[in-house]
Amino acid sequence: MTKISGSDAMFQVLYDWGIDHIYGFPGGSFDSTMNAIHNWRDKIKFIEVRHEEAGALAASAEYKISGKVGVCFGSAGPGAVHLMNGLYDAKYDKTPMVAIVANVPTSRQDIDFFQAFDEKPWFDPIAVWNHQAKTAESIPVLMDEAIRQAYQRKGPAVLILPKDFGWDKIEDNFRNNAAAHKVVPNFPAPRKEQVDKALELIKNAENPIVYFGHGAEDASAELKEFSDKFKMPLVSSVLGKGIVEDEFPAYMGSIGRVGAKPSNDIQTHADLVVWVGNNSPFSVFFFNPNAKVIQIDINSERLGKRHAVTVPMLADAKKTLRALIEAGESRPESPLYKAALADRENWEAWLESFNDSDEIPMRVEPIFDVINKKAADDAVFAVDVGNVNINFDRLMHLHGDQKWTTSGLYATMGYGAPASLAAATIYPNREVWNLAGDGGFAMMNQELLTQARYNMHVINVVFTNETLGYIEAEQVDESHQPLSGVKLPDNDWAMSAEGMNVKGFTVRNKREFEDAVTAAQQMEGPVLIDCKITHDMPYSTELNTLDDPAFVAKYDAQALKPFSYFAGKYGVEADAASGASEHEEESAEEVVETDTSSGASRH
Ligand SMILES: Cc1cc2nc3c(=O)[nH]c(=O)nc-3n(C[C@H](O)[C@H](O)[C@H](O)COP(=O)(O)OP(=O)(O)OC[C@H]3O[C@@H](n4cnc5c(N)ncnc54)[C@H](O)[C@@H]3O)c2cc1C
Ligand SMILES: Cc1ncc(C[n+]2csc(CCOP(=O)(O)OP(=O)(O)O)c2C)c(N)n1
Ligand SMILES: [Mg+2]
Repeated sequence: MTKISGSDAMFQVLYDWGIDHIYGFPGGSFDSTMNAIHNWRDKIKFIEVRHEEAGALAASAEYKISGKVGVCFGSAGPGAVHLMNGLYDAKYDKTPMVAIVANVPTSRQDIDFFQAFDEKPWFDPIAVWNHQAKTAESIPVLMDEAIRQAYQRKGPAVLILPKDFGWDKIEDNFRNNAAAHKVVPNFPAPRKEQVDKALELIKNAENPIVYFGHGAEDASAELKEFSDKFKMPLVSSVLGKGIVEDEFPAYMGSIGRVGAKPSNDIQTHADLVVWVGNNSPFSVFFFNPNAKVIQIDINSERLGKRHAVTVPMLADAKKTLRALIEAGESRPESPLYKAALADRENWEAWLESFNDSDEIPMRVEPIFDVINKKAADDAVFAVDVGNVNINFDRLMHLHGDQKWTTSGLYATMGYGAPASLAAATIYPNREVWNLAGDGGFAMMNQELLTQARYNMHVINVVFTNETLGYIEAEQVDESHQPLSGVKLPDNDWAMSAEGMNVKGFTVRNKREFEDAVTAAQQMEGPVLIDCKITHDMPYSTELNTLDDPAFVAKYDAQALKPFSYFAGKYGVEADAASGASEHEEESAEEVVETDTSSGASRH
């Protein structure tokens, strides 16, 4: 029988699983596996990131963008610790990924050796599966198991690999059955009696709405048909954005601080919420507590977790919506439906009115107007964490085959650049955008070096407002405290980029931005566009006090109408069966307290 090293045997398993690249950064404790990386270089590409965290975040982003498990590694000690943030991102967003963590040789463990520490307990709270190889022979079997567990349990699997086992020769006799592994979802259909109960509620509701999330990602057509047939406005979680194209007239956008005004306006007026594949942590603050809820989710732990549920449906979003569409009777437009559509028109017109603004420093609307018009129909957007989440959510009109990703529940700054590495690696022929604030970009800017080294076609857009804006807005609007620790210096990011072999542009108006994007699209490789933008914060959909002249003046919101205007016009009764106003009256003080805190700080 042929002999093979433990690490080479591990790479054979990766290869059999169709993994053709791996992110990481070497260290002495990983020499044996770096040797295997060299041996496998024609089949498995090594993407050498400049920080292990970037490799781990890229591996996490990989599944979010492509549905395929990503693999990263770090060396013992500091390399292992640097992986943590990416693994937490995967844990929070229920994302399969595999991390190979080097350990010092077995004979050097537990004796106060260089870079050695007891690694396994560090990863226990994070990983869905976490084991250290105890023999060289076990390495290929363990890697096969790690990949299976990551897929099945939807999270990071960790294989800790002592250096000596990676060198040891073992029999080359392990062959896995990766080809037999099915990742095609096969979720349950709803039970008939639950469908009947749900339809009864839909029939009798006055102002029903749909609230969908990431779990409805395969149900785009059904959501639109459902909304059309039952005349329900659609609202979503932030991770639901992109499932229904933004142009769909009955889609009001996401709810919460990040979301749009119309979706936030209508939520408390609904007397029935059809809650589809959505587990947003902030949703405990949304909706009328008296509203009835039909909740569709494949995970029983989620049913009733965020709101009392009238009809729980432990079933697949697509199948359930289809069953309801087929068995249900059409409904006429409700007052809330009409008011919502008119509210949305007003909101969109207001946003668009700034598209050609020539204010200096520039507003963000002109930037997104250019991106909307010029980005490729199959562009992939890696979105960092901060105000960029708000601006992307409200201003980006996703269409065609465009994809996007962010750090959803874990919400780590510095996600954009690593996620762009993943996007550019998986889709080398697509246009990739990294959209980041100046604070978030600074955290992972060294990955420009990686983009340049592998000639990745990434357009990095840095929104320089010289502040940690998302937190500044909280300090001003919620806690009413003096600004503390949020100011950032203005950097010349274009010059920094040039120093890292990335073409850099600095732009101060729409024309300059448009020209920079045109140039970027004609070039190969990465580009950075530093946009010097306003210090003004995005419209606060949480305060949303359009009856306050100071609020209106602050956001230039003279053309925006409060929801009460549309409610009055279309007869959304304040004291309708929803009990919306009842709730407001009963707990007015309490509502004021909680509603002024942000989605983020509400936790
Ligand atoms: C700075 C920042 C601010 C944020 N602010 C907001 C905010 O204001 N509002 C907001 O909504 N989010 C916000 N987020 C995102 C938020 O933290 C969560 O990541 C997000 O709300 C989760 O969305 P989700 O529930 O749709 O997705 P997930 O957490 O992925 O949940 C999906 C649900 O669908 C279920 N599911 C999966 N497959 C199916 C299927 N086939 N059929 C039925 N069910 C299925 C799952 O079991 C799960 O319950 C913010 C993020 C950042 C970075
Ligand atoms: C690693 C990490 N540290 C801190 C935070 C808290 N946080 C969320 S958004 C934000 C500010 C983002 O600033 P910037 O990137 O400049 O974007 P802006 O909001 O100014 O557009 C901070 C500090 C976080 N989410 N992640
Ligand atoms: Mg900033």
